[in-house]
Amino acid sequence: KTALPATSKPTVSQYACQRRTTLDNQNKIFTDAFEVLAESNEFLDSRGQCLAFRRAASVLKSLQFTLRSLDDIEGLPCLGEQIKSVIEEIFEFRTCSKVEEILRDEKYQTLKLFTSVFGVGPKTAEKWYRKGLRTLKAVLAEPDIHLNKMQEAGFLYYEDISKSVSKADAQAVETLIKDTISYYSSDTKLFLTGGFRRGKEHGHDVDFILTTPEIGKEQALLLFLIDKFKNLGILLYSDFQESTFDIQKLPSCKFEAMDHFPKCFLILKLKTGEQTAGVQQNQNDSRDWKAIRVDLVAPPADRYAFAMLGWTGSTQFERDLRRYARKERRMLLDNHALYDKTKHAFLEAQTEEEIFDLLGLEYIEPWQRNA
Ligand code: TTP
Ligand code: MN
Ligand code: MN
Ligand code: MN
Repeated sequence: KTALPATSKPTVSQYACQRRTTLDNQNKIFTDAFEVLAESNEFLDSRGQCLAFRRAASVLKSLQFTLRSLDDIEGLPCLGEQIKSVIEEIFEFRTCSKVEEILRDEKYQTLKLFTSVFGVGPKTAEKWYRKGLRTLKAVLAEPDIHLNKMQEAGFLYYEDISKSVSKADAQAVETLIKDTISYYSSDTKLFLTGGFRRGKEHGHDVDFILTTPEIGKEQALLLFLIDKFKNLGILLYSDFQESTFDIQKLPSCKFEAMDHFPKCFLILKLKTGEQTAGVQQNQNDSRDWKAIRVDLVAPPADRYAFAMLGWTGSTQFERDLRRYARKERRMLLDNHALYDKTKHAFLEAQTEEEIFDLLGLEYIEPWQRNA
């Protein structure tokens, strides 16, 4: 055996898609601080700053040891001077004064509260804050605020959907959908994706991909499901978005949350088998169900691998997959396709493994994508 020189450390890639990031975060004290700094910059609409903090957090999440001194961060990517000084402060005081200041800030607290409502983004939250509103009650009492359908549902089911969804809940939803799609066709396939596929114990929603072996047959699937849920009396909210998928179109080079497959954002009534206090005005009635956020997407079977890779996340992992494809391979990747700009051709893939292969990347398992 030849001993490695004492100074040699494994190099850490600047791309999350070249790192294995499990849920076992050894640097939570640092990454929690960076997440707060990122979110506060998101509220300030400073996208660059926000991304810098998210990238730093993501790098630290991938480490298999806890940072002990500044020597430990030597050679690590994405940790500039500003980030270093935060880490240094945490070494010394176990906390960062800027983070403490943000957490105490009334505006930050209020925007965080408002954006915790389904359908409310930073822009709307900011608008309400500027009107002088500080609580959810105050928003609901304000006469000249018009809530859209999504926000209305967000407020109505706030108690339930602001709490996290457990793995058991996710499995119950999976069973429910499986039973329901069997009425559509016996060969409809259902796959859990999103955070639960990455092995998370809790999530803010449950994400599924549905598809049929016969291409085109998946198109009517979601509307069929929505209709069934309605008839079963378990559809509390539904936002269905039709397919805008165009096979000729080049993959969009930027990471966007939206893709072009038919999809729906739902709130379903899930039977829990235990009694819970009622929702809103019916506080006194007990109920044996709770509201759960469910996202469904139905790509055609030949796009399944791209959709699965795109919906599994994490968001940071997806961003870096696309950035890596573009910068290192001259390829465009999104939830629908992979395009090679050198060959001027689309590259087909049936599995996630094949996509990693085409990108020249080692395969990263879903539970290693918690970047
Ligand atoms: P989320 O469900 O928002 O996040 P998550 O499952 O990782 O975490 P949580 O436990 O909080 O639910 O999104 C999952 C992935 O889906 C994410 O990588 C982005 C992707 N996505 C799209 O690709 N297109 C879309 O239209 C939406 C809404 C999400
Ligand atoms: Mn999710
Ligand atoms: Mn989330
Ligand atoms: Mn989701």
